[in-house]
Amino acid sequence: MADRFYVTTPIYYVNDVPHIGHAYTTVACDALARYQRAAGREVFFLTGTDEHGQKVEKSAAERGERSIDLADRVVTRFQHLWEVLDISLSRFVRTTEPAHRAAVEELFRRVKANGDIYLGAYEDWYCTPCETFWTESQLMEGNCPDCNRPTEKLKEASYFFRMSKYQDALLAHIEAHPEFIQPVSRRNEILSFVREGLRDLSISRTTFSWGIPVPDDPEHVLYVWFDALTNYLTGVGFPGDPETYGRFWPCDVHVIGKDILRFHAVYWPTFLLSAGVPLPKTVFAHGWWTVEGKKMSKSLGNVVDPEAMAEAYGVDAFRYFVLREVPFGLDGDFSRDALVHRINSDLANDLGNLVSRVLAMLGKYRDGVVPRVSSFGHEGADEELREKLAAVRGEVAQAMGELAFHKALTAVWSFIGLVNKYVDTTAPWTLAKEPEQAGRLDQVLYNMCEALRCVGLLVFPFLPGTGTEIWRRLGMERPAAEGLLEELAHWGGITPGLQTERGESLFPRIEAS
Ligand code: ME8
Repeated sequence: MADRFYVTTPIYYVNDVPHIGHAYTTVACDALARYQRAAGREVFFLTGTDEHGQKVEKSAAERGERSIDLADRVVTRFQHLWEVLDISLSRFVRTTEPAHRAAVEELFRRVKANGDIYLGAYEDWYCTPCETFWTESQLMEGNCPDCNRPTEKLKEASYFFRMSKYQDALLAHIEAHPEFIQPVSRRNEILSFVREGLRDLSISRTTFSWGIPVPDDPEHVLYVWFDALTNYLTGVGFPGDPETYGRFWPCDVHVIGKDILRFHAVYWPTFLLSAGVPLPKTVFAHGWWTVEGKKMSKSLGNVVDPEAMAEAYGVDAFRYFVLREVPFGLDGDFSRDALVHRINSDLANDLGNLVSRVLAMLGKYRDGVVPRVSSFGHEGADEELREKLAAVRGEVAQAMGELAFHKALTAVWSFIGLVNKYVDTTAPWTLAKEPEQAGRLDQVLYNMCEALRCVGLLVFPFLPGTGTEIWRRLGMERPAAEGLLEELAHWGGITPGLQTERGESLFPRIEAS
């Protein structure tokens, strides 16, 4: 298996503030990045912001500020949120950076050198008050879908990209690489779209100026998607840092929402085919969140602020909920009730309770010190625990290979469930009453601590704060972030003699309001 892994989120628009949808994609990528690091790979994890284009120019003008000032302001909101949510980024790319401009210019030059750019005329329906072009199908009874005012047909000079030329090559690639577009329902959508035929794509505009000028013709700015998609190359040093680029490109997975699949699975690969750049290995489109059954929108006032959620319920509780509640790839609904239910059952009851009962018993019977044992025990319950761990390790690896975060978490929680059962069946409180069982008590307490060490490692990619805290309470000599999944291969990784600490409840129950 490759020892490097490159994962990206979309780069988010700066004309909106971050919400649960952005947090979802980014948390999922973070769990994947952390998992891959724990699997021993060198990981590059990229996110960033999409700052050019007519919408940003317009929002800034309405506020009477410069586009770059608006971008600077919103970018800090995203950057702050990623810190709050424990996102382990390698790089945050902004499309207004000089390095990005250089990447876009280089990609454009290569596409042009390949004969795939020509000057033509772009003809569509224009709404003058909104300064926006609309296609015929976007119009609402002939009027602008934004302001409902009449539109007129306008022609504008525009550079075109010969996308039609790549229809067959793209089809052949999708057919030969079943993993290229996931999940399979999305792959089928794209296959039928491409089979219907690709038209050439207008990739420049002259009606606004907030963007990267077309090389050699600064009257035009590049279409915002040509600009934005190139961020995935900029992030790993294209074209100025061939060493990093060579290490991480082609990208392992672009994780996106299903709303922007066509740009990633059709436009982007055809640009790359034209430029002679290898294609990303996978584009994975996840589903859409609604909130309490409704579409999230500013006008409904139901936009979920992830920072407020993390503050109210905890960062790890928020991360756990979004990753566990909905199979990755399907749509989901966010509600406070569902969140509270997950916290109380899975986090407070199952995980929090396990950690506190094990450490409490260790405190009571062995002064909190991990016992020394000569064997890990061969009773049915001991064997079952070790076998379960081996099985769960395999299930998690399989699930993470498919980006099935909910399955990975279900597997981890099946181990947590079994450790809770182990505590019940071995009943240390009974053993403690019989002095001749002191050796067996050492053994079961040791196994419980070892199981907690494994739980800390297993939950870390999803709940980094919790994994870290479990290891800290166990007195582990190094942080959970340095743990490798291969340490799960042998039972007995926790060192006898460590001084543990009971600590507060990890996930206090939340009373229904
Ligand atoms: O599209 N449910 O940026 P954007 C799930 N700049 N995910 C959601 C969501 C929801 N309700 N709402 C947003 C853009 N997302 C472009 C991308 S990439 C080269 C350029 C997530 O700010 C999801 O990942 O509109 C979606 O694809 C992305 O935010 C769109 O973010």
